[in-house]
Amino acid sequence: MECGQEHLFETWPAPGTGDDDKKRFMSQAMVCDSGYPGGIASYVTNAKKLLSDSKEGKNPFEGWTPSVPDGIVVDYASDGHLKLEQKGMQEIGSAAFVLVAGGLGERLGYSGIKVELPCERATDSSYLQLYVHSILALQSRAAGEMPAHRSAKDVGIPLAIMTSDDTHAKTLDLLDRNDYFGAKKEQITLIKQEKVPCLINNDAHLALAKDDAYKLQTKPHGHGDVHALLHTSGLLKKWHTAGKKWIVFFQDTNSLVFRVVPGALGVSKEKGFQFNSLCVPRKAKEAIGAITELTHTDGRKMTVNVEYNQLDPLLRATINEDGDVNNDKGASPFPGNINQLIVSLDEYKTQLENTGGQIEEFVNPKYADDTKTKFKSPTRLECMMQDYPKALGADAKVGFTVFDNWVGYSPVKNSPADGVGKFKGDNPTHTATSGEMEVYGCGAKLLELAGASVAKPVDFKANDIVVPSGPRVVLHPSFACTFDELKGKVGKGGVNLKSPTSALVVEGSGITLESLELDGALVIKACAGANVTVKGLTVTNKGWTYKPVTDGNEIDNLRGFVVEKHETKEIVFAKPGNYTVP
Ligand code: UGB
Repeated sequence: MECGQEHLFETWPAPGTGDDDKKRFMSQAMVCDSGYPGGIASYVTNAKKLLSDSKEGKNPFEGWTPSVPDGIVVDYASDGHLKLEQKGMQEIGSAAFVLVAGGLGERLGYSGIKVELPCERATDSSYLQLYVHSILALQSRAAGEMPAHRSAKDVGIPLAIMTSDDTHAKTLDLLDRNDYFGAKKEQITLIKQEKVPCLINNDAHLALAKDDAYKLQTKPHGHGDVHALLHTSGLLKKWHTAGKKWIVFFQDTNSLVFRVVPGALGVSKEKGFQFNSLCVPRKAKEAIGAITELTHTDGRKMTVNVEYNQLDPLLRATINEDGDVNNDKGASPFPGNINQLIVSLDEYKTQLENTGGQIEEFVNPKYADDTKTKFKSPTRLECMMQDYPKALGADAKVGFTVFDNWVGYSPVKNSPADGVGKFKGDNPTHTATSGEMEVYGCGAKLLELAGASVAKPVDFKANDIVVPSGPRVVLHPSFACTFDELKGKVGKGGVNLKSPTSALVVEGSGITLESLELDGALVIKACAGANVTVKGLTVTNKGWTYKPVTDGNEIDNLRGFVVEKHETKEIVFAKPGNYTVP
């Protein structure tokens, strides 16, 4: 009542009637209250302010002028990159990982959780499996590199997954069904974000559910919740006590992220960055945030993410009346933020102790008319995890690291129908179709950079989009965690993937591909402790066909094809030892 929410109780009958419903209402309100720093009272106060600013059309960037910032651009596989990877791998045992996976993935239109989707159909590994296996592979390298006085168990690399009511039970079930993908149960912690109440007007009146007068309407508050949750869950303190120094944040679908983490961590260490955003070159108007340097009329400067829907109006109002357009190299001059963030734990902990993890919020109401007094539907406050540096002082070392798209960024966010629109506009489609082909494309390019001959990609059409499709190469995280490691496992000039339809799956840290001629499908796996040298192996078989479909199951339809495995040469070493193939 003190927060001006009398309307919620107007229809309540006299005491003694409907008490169960009233208690149900209050228990939900209490969950919302405890899930927001400062409770519902703060939420309402913050909402009134932001709604008033929005009504007045106040520009959140008032007084700030954007310019293109300086960052570290990494030439993947160069000597400089290898040195960064080496530096990063010295730090990796001191890292903790955080996956934000509370989003509904509405744009993709998948009925399940995104992390259970296969990132490719050659092995059918889900995103979550890939992430956990990547962390376990990094952990094994870190254990090997630890000074003798520390045992391998000291370097358990923890993973926290932020879930929401929409994803929590399914994420837990996925982990349970798969025995935590080989991780220790205590290594993975789920932290659940609560939704925030919806608002019906500029007085920040809370909305009731359409069909239930004893239920608040709620919506997700955004991935920025992750900071407060790491603080309130006690995880941050626990990691600090365990000697962790870095936290790496990543999103629910990016099959390539672990390819660039070691190098980017090397950059964080070398430059002393307390906040490092991983970036890729961005096409103008692409739906990824843009890293921008902002200079205020009063002289303040900050390097921050400007979200994709804000960049164009900001540029038009300041430095470029054409807005967000490509330069003569066909790219936006502002690098694209892929929301893989590396923070230095010491400074992060201190900052969160001061702020409680609260992140700058925004509101985006859709007004019913020009009076801006009514909304088309209830709105809510939101926050984004990449906005964390906005609250840091001017002396904070905030930077970013740019990698090429092919090795760092392959999200699956859009439905097939939206993908067609993006494709026609000559934009990356970010669909399940492109996501799968990008896994293979990255694997093939890595082999090529390491000295293999790889057949050139051809066009592949599925779900009415055309994507480049070369040999289907899946390099399991256990095979190599860095390019530095990979290049020592591929014989220069000895490996030849002869046709764009060839398929190669490699799993196991002890495998070396010295010489191989492949025209077909080969799967080679070696358990821990099995050292396998592939030397003079020729594989020719019927291989696999990627067949376009539109009438498959939900997952097939998202990517628009199925894989028909006609013939596969499978070589598996399940016992430790030294082997040569053939
Ligand atoms: N997420 C949550 O965990 N909780 C939430 O409440 C909401 C989301 P989207 P979008 O890299 O491509 C982001 O919806 O709008 C998780 C950046 O803001 O996919 O595409 C969710 O599960 C943008 O700057 O985000 O935009 C998912 O893992 C750019 O980096 C993640 O948060 C862009 O991603 C992102 O959610 C991109």
